[in-house]
Amino acid sequence: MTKGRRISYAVSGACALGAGVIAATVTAGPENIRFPEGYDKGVLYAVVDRHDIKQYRELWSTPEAVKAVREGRPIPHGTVLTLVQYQARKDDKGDPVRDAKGRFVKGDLVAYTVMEKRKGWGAGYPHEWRNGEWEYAAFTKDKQANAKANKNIKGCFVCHKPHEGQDFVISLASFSGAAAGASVARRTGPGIVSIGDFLFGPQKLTVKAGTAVNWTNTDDSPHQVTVQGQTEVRSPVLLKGQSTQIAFEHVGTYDYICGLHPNMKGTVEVTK
Ligand code: HEC
Ligand SMILES: [Cu+2]
Repeated sequence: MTKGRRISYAVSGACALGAGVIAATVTAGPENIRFPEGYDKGVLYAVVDRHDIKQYRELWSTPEAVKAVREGRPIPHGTVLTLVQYQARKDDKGDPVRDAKGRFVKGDLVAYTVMEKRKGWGAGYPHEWRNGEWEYAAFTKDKQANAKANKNIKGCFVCHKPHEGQDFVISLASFSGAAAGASVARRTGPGIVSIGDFLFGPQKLTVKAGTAVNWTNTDDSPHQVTVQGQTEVRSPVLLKGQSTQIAFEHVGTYDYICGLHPNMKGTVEVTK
């Protein structure tokens, strides 16, 4: 008995020491993030209808972070952003049900993804995928570390990396309520693509060489036109109502995706 007790003493002593060492060097990895218990006492700064994957998503922040961004200050250390994924509730045909405002209705909880920013974090990552001082982690609906998703944690960094100019927070515009607002009309015409309900319309556009194609985002969610090929061309992130133009000089078939939602696909066919 005494022996057992002595061992457990020694172990807890070593643990305390170990924790001190880890805090000083900070090993990079999703294990740094604990499940953000009480996230829903913070600020619900956006609700995103993901038409592409039929999900209803809630985006939660801390009041301090929202205040800082609204005042034009950097996102403070200690900020935790929690994205909660729910199924969109569906009708008999499997289509998402809409509420009176045309928005999705919250269904079953699916999972959580979390970003957390702390001083000195991220130093252990290679430059190509480091996202400042952010760590990423995925949790199951039971609030447990999602081992499968965390194994490919690099995927989080890669997708958020192009948003370095807004401290890697893709939904940053929603912090100031800038993304909400009046609806934007869908335009049609030669060389014009409207983005709505997470679809490019028309999905396939044919233009003559030398034409500048214009994309306008009519969704509450941001999108980003990303033309694939040997040299990838990425438009700026388009908020609701914003447009971008890309000129096509050479005959060919150009496939493009949304840089934020890679399962959104479109094609520009350029003829003589
Ligand atoms: C395919 C690109 C992509 C990948 C991969 C990705 N995200 Fe995101 N993330 C987004 C987009 C787009 C948003 C904006 C909200 C939305 O559309 O759901 C977002 C938003 C977030 C937010 C809310 C704050 C913000 O940046 O807007 C968190 C937290 C988040 N992601 C965590 C993660 C974690 C953790 C992972 C990895 C497990 C991950 N993301 C992987 C595209 C991605
Ligand atoms: Cu998109």
